[in-house]
Amino acid sequence: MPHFYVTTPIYYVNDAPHVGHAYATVNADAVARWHRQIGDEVLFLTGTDEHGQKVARAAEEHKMSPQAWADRLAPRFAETWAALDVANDDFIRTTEPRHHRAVQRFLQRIFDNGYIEPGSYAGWYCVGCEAYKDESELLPGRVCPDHRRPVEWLEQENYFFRLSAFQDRLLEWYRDHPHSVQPETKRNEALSFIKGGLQDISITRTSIDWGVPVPWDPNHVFYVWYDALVNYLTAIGYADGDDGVGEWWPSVHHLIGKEIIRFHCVWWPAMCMAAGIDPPAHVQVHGFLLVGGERLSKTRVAGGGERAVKLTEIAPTALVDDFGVDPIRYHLLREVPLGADGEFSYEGIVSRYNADLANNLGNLMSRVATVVGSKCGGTGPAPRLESRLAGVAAEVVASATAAWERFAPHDALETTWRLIRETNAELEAAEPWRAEPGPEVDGVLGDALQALQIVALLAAPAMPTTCAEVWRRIGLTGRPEDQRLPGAARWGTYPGGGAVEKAPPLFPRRSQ
Ligand code: ME8
Repeated sequence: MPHFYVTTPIYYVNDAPHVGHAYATVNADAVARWHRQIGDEVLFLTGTDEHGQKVARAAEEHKMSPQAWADRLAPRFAETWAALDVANDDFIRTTEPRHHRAVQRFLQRIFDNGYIEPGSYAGWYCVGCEAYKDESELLPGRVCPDHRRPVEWLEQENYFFRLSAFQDRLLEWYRDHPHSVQPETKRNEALSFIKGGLQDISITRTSIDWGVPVPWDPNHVFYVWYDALVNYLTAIGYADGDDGVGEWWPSVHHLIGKEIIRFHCVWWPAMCMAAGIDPPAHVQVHGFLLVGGERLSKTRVAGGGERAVKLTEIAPTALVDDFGVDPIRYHLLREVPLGADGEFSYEGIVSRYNADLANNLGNLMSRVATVVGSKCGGTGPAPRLESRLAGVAAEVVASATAAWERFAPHDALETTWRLIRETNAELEAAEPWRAEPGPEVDGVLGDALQALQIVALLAAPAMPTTCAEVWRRIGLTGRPEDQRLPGAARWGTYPGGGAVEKAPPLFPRRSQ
């Protein structure tokens, strides 16, 4: 059975989860769900990044110990993912003993291999990024462009990872693995970091003690990024198993935001090489959700009200309370293609909800159920094997499959909605609600029911609850997510003969 290992970034617990985190996590979840449906053995990992200065300072501001603070914040992430129906297989916290053991083993290996040595470094440090910044990257007033806060001068005597030794090996690796970073523009960004020259990196700290202790020098803790990246190995048993880490490595898929390309596409593969394991096979980079054109801008967005809100202040759970879980999942997957930046707004959610969910999918479901009720005695007829929609469905299944495979939920849903639109159009042309009951009406409705069955299968990774409800209403047993694709989505599999249920609208229309 093919193995499919997908990860999200592990999120800092300096603050509560926001809609940007939800974007990454729901996209990874939908892709993982798709892979379960095609029969892969899936491991979907997310979690929290709990060490480092940023978290230590947040704890201090709240007059709590870092551990107590992390213990308070980590469950907020887990609860948010549960509210968004995210089915992660594991949730890693970097304060767990299994992770400490993995970090120590991994970095000890790199030390033993001669790629870690003592040294000193001084430079401008952004606590938000938890990274040194080159003067040339900063905005006037030495402000970090990502965090809009001044950087701090930091001088350190400690251990360095010899990243500079990996320039040629990284370039060679990227030459031999041309598709390992997607999209292509992000791969080029990684390559230009590497070609620009690599400096050794200070990877331990004595200035704080909130971190994983360095096994060969316990006065130091590891720098938070060097601890965090290892989480991807911790979860597959690196701490306790053999270094080959079994079937899950290196065929892993890391979904990350574009601001952490350097860590995942330069540092991380070099660290893996230094520890004697293969670099990750695939990094899928996504862009930012923006509010009023900026990642952190103050503007009007949530609740349609006047309150100024930053993107980082929008709680995913508040959106779920307002719209329901599946509409929010659908929006996060459909609105902004993975790889691009895109606007996130309350108005945008309402208009996509009305157009795609209320008017298209919801309308198809209710008109089919109504007409089966009035013209077919409530029993779903079987589809016609010769039907224009059969051809459309075959194309849609093929292109949705390809889109899910290439981490493009946005395209997968867009193409799935083509089948909904074309089915609605067929119904409008045939007008079965005006016709006399008989084989013609049965055929039209059988085709529409078959199309709904296929839509429920293809959209289940995005909207599991809604698709299970469509499945039930069209008289099928079980759940769409338990059917095996592609076989279950073949035209002609809708059996007919089941009770089709007329029920309240799936998605009542919303006003702005
Ligand atoms: O960087 N739009 O954690 P983090 C879309 N702990 N996605 C966004 C976003 C936005 N406006 N803002 C954040 C860290 N994200 C490290 C990662 S991994 C070993 C360590 C998402 O809490 C996006 O996926 O700052 C981004 O990469 C991630 O949250 C950063 O979360």
